Amino acid sequence: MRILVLGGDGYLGWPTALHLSARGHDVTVVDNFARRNWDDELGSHSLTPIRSLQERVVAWHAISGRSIHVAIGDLCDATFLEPLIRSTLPETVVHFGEQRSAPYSMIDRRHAVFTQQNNVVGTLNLLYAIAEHAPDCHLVKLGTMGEYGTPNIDIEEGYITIEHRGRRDTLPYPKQPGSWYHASKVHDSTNMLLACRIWGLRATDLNQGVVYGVETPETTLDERLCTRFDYDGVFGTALNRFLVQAVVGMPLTVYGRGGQTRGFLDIRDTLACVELAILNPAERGEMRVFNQFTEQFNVAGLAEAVQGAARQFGIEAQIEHLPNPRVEREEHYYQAANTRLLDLGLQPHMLSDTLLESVMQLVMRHRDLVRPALIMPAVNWRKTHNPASVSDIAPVGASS
Ligand code: NAD
Ligand code: USQ
Repeated sequence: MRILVLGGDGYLGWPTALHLSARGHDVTVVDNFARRNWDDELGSHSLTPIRSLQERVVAWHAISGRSIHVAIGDLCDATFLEPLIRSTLPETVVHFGEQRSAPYSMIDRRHAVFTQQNNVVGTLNLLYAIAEHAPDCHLVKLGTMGEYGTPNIDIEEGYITIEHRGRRDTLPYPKQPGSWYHASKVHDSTNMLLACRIWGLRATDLNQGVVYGVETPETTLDERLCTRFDYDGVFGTALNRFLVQAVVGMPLTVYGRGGQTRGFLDIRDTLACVELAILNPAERGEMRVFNQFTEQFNVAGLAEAVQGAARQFGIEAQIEHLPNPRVEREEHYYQAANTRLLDLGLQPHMLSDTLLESVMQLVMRHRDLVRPALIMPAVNWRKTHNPASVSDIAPVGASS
C-alpha cells in the first residue's frame, strides 16, 4: 500500500514508518523538522541520541534493503502539500505531524496561536488535498484521549447516543479539552467530521492516550534507528519523567494530589493500532473514532510503580507532590471505552515491571546526558505568559 507518514521524523512517526516499511508498504515520510527546532528553542534534547532523518533512512536501507522516501516540508504550506498528494496519490495517510505538547501550547499567546495554527491549518490543508486529488484515500489521524477531558460519566468512542426531550440522536461525544493543544485536536476532529460528511472522505480519528516506551522490533535493529525520548518539563510525559528523575536522584514530580487518571499504551501498541486501522479502513463518508489506549492509571500510581522498579536497581526514589502547574481535576471518575481496536485484534502489551526496568536501564545508559535543569515544570496554566523560564524565542513558523 502507498502510505504517507506525516510527522514521520517524530517519536511515534519514525517507528511507525519503519514498522510499515518492514511489512512491505511503500512508505514516504513527510516532516518539516519542527520538533527538532523546538528542542533548539527550549534548549532541550532527546535523551536517546537520534540521527538525522537522512541518516535514519540510509541506515534502514542498509539493514533491511527497503527504501523509505522522504519529503521535507510544512503541512501548513499548501503549495508543498497539495502537489505532494497529487504526485504520490496515497492510499493511506497517517497523520502524526502536529505540535503535541500541552505545556508548549500554554507558554504564552504566541505558542497557543502557533499550536492551533500549525495543527488546525495543517490538517485542513490535508483534507482539501485529499478531497481534490485522492478522495478514496483513508486518513488515519492521531487525536488524543484528552479531547474528552474528565467527565463524570463513561467516555464512549467518539460518539454518544442521547435522549433529549423525548428525541434520540447519536452525536459527537462532548469535548472538554484541558489545554490549547488538546483543543486543537478537538478542532481537527470537527473539521474531519465535516469533510467526511460533505466530500465523502474516509477517516479514522485515533484518540490516543499517553504513550510510553522507546523500543520497537525495528528501532532496536541498529542504534541509528532509535527514536526520541523526551523527559523535559515541556515535552516529557509523566512516566518518562519519573524514570529519569529516579535515575538522577531527583524526587518524582507528581502534580497535585496525583489522582489524575489517563489512558496509557506501549509504543508497540501504537504501531499495532495504526496498522489495524490501515488494514481495516473506514467506509467512504465515515469519520470513525477509536479510543487508543490499553490501560488506565493515575499519576500517583505510576510514580509508585516507578519507585518499585527503581528499587530493583538499588535506587530509593522519593515522591514529591508539587503544586499543580496545570488546571485539571486531581481526583475524578474516569471510565473510557476502548473495545474497537481490541475487536480488530489488538493484543495489548500491558505496563509491566520488565518494561519499566528495561526503560530504566536505557535511561541509566544515557544518564550522563541528562540535563537536570530541564526537569522541573516551567509552564503554569494560570499564567498567560510564562517567560524566561522556558524561552522567549518566537516559535518556528509563528506569524503572529
Ligand atoms: P513528535 O513531536 O515527536 O512528532 C511530531 C512530528 O511532526 C515531528 O517530527 C514534527 O517535526 C512534525 N511536524 C509537526 N508539525 C509539522 C508541520 N506543520 N509540518 C510537517 N511536520 C510537522 O510527537 P509524537 O509524540 O510522535 O506524537 C505524534 C502524534 O501523536 C501527535 O499528533 C500527537 O498529538 C499524537 N499523540 C501523541 C501521544 C504521545 O504520548 N506521544 C499521545 C497521544 C497522541
Ligand atoms: N504529570 C505529573 N507530573 C509530571 C508530568 C505530568 O503529575 O511530571 C501529570 C499531568 O498533570 C497530567 C498527567 O500527568 O495530569 C499526564 O501528563 P503528561 O505530560 O504525561 O501527558 P499530557 O500532557 O496529557 O500529553 C501527552 C502527550 C500528548 C497526548 C496526551 C494523551 O504529550 O501529545 O495527546 O498525552 S492524553 O493525556 O490522553 O490526552
